[in-house]
This record gives sequence, structure tokens and C-alpha cells, in this order.
Amino acid sequence: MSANYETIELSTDSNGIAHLTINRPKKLNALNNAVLDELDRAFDQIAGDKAVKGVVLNGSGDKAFVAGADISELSGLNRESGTAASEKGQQIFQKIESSSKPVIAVVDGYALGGGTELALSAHMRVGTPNAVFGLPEVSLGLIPGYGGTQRMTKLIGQARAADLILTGRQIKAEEALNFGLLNRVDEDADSVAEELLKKIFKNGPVAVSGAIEAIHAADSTSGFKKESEIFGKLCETEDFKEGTSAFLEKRKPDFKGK
Ligand code: CO8
Repeated sequence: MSANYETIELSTDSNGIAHLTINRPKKLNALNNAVLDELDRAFDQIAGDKAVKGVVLNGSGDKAFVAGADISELSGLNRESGTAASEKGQQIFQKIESSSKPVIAVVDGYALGGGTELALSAHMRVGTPNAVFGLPEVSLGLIPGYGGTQRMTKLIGQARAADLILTGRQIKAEEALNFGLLNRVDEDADSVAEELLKKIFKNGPVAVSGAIEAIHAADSTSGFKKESEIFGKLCETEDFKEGTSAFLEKRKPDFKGK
């Protein structure tokens, strides 16, 4: 498999497992436009590569899976570009979710905001005991915009999703496992993910693809559209400007509620 990527790494092992690593460790693998575009390309490449039977998705370094969308790129968004950015990310994450080859996210360290949303777009999640999940967008004057409001609610239920999305609090691996957000927790999460994939590979590939398609067939598209619209609207608020500026200036935000 060719590897002409700058922000991700992609290689395939002898078991047919593609290892896709987001590789911006100095920025805790934050999702900027370059990463999103390369993720999009990588999943096209994976779909067309007969040697690949499944995917392990992770982040480089031991501190973070992905610490969210790149806040320095978010801070310039307005209503129109915010809606468009949300829709673009949603489309890429939907491509991951609808991959006919099983995708398992391995989470070691922070999976925040868009990082949690990326993990949610995988078919399963395996964490190390250091995994931390959270949807802190409200602390920036925003909401999750890459499908998190939809997928989190579907996965763990409305009450738990509201707890996470409205408070923006972080949860550790054990609570994530209890919530059903993580499938497994293990020090050697990579190996556990690989073993899960090898077990899946023993089954009929057409049945596996059909099962993935059937599992996701119940998704409603109207909720995703609403998420993008609200995300875009929030990009025009003073609270959003204050929230993102405060993060970049390393201070606490002073929200005025407008
Ligand atoms: N974006 C940009 N840069 C980031 C991000 C991020 N999300 N997270 C970390 N970084 C950078 C830091 O700015 C820092 O850079 P530098 O060294 O140049 O100052 C570097 O990564 C290391 O981070 P810290 O020094 O902050 O490391 P700490 O160990 O002190 O803290 C944390 C780690 C707690 C993870 C902290 O970095 C943090 O709070 N990060 C932000 C988490 C966050 O709020 N994520 C949500 C972002 S919003 C989002 O994801 C929206 C998704 C939907 C978008 C839809 C449409 C576009």
C-alpha cells in the first residue's frame, strides 16, 4: 500500500489489517483540514485495496488518540463556513462508519471533541486504561459537529449522552466501558483490536459487510443536518469567539450568553 501522506500513516500487515495512525503528536493529533482530507483519501484507498480486510485506527504518541478538531482552524469560522465544515467532517466520518471492512478505533489517552466523534464513527472501540473521552465543545461555545450528537445518543442513550454533551466532562476508560462506549479495555489495546479483527476475518466477508450495512441502516439523516445547522449558527456567537480565543490564549473563557 503506497504511503504518500503527511499527517497520517497507513500500512497493511500480513494479516490484511490496515494500520491507520493520525500523526500530529505535537498537536495531540488534532484534526485539521489536512488530516481530514487524508483520512478521506485513506478510506477510499482502503476500500479499493483487496489486500485490506479490516482497519485499526489510532493516534500517534501515548498522550492522545485525537484531542479534537484543530481549534486554531475553528476559530475563524462563520455561520456558512461552520455549517460547511461540519458537513464535510460528517461526510468523512460517515464514509468511515459505512466502510464495508470493519474499523476498530484504539484509544490511548485523550479522545476529545472530534476525537471522540472519530472513535464513534468506527465500528468498535478498544481503549487502554489511560483512555479519556469527552465532548467539551460547549466549553468553546459550540456543540459536537462531526456526528457526535447523533452517534453518542444512539450508542449510549439520551440521558448519558446529555450528561456528556451538556457538561463537557471527561470520562475515563472504566466509565466509558460501563457506558458501552468502549468494547474492551486492555493495556495492550492494539493486540486486542487485532485479535478482534482476526476473529471477524474468519467469517464470511460478504456477511460481515452486510452486517455492517444493516447495523447502520437505522440512522436518520435529519439529525445530522440539524447538528450542522446549529454548529454553523453557533459560529456567529460571541460565546464561540470567546471560547476558542480563550483556549488559544490559554485562559478561562468569560461567556456572556450571546
Ligand atoms: N486544537 C488545536 N491544538 C490543540 C488541540 C486542539 N483541539 N488540543 C491540543 N492542542 C495543542 C495545544 O494547543 C498545544 O500546542 P502548543 O504546544 O503549540 O501550545 C499542544 O497541542 C499540547 O497541548 P496542551 O499543552 O494543551 O497539553 P495538556 O497536556 O496541557 O492538555 C488537553 C491536554 C487537556 C487535551 C488540552 O490540550 C485540551 O484541552 N485540548 C483541547 C480539547 C478540546 O477542547 N477539544 C475539542 C475541540 S472542538 C471540536 O473537536 C469540535 C469538533 C466538531 C467540529 C465540527 C466542524 C468543524
